[in-house]
Amino acid sequence: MSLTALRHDWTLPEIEGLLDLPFNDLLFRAQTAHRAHFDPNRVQVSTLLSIKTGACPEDCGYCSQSAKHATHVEAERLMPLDEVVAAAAAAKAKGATRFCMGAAWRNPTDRNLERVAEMVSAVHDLGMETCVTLGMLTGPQARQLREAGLDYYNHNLDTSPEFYGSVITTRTYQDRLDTLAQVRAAGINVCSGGILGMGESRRDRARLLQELATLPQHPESVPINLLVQVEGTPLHGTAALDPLEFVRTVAVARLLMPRSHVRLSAGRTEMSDELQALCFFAGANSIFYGERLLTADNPAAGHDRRLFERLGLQAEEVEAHERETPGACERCAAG
Ligand code: SAM
Ligand code: DTB
Ligand code: SF4
Repeated sequence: MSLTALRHDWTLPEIEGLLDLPFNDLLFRAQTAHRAHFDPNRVQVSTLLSIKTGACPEDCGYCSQSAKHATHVEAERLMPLDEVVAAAAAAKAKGATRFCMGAAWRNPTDRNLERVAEMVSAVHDLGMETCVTLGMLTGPQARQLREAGLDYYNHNLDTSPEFYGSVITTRTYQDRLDTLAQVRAAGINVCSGGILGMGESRRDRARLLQELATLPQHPESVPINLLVQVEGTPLHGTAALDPLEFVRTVAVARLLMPRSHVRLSAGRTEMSDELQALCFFAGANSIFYGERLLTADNPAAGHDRRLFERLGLQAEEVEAHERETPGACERCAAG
């Protein structure tokens, strides 16, 4: 079977075997797979906005926004529509093609969902791709978002099923898989990945990738976050992950899900330009762009523009036909 064929039956020994390859062999294979499916010099660029910050009832051990941890984050109410649209327009003017809105909820109420649907629709009308991450969703809520013009829903598996319980206790792994299934069934593109550097083992990283790559359909977008260590969270002070291990995980994500965008997500402020360049070589082809993630810092936009110039990378355009709501376009469906 060709290295770059789509598979959904990856076994753990196969994935661990890839993670164990000599670094140069792994990167060569990942770059080869990457080139079979993507222009290697194009990177998708998304901008994040926290539309509702803090006071979250969940206990995710990494998160600055959990009400269970005493962190620097102050709770804020759901942002008014006009402020969201202004932020999206500013992100578009700076070159972002996708606008991702995040809310610190366990799940949205129907009333809040109504307000987010209005935001999605308004950002869609600016000609940007839309993404939201709101916690768990029901089927009807997913369909409502899809009808409002939502392109992507972000909901991460975060880590392996085995390590999960030592990071989060207030919702189960199965809850997450159920939400991903509702999103998929509603015809919304799936954005799902995880966080590295939480003290997990290489086997946990392999199991996370296995869960993602054995979904009935690979997520279109796979964010690989490096833990942003936040004072006051249980994971603050976790031993740092070997940066080359991060690159290896990106490379294996690329090999297992060759047609997905792999996003070099949170944690770039802790990475050198050279490390990020290695991640792009390993097959990462998406980033968050703009000074802020949700509550944490991201590299300055000017720094990223300069990095793109130094590496000869270009921001991916949103083609008109891709801007249609997913499933509405025969060319996309055929591609
Ligand atoms: N509350 C919703 C949820 O958890 O599904 C949406 C927002 S939540 C902040 C989105 C994702 O951001 C989490 O699933 C996690 O993967 C990532 N994230 C949050 N805090 C992080 C941190 N300190 N470092 C790295 N990634 C983080
Ligand atoms: C994802 O995988 N990473 C983004 C996005 N999805 C929503 C969030 C990263 C959050 C980093 C910590 C913070 O800003 O609070
Ligand atoms: Fe809440 Fe999401 Fe943070 Fe978990 S990751 S505490 S669900 S905002």
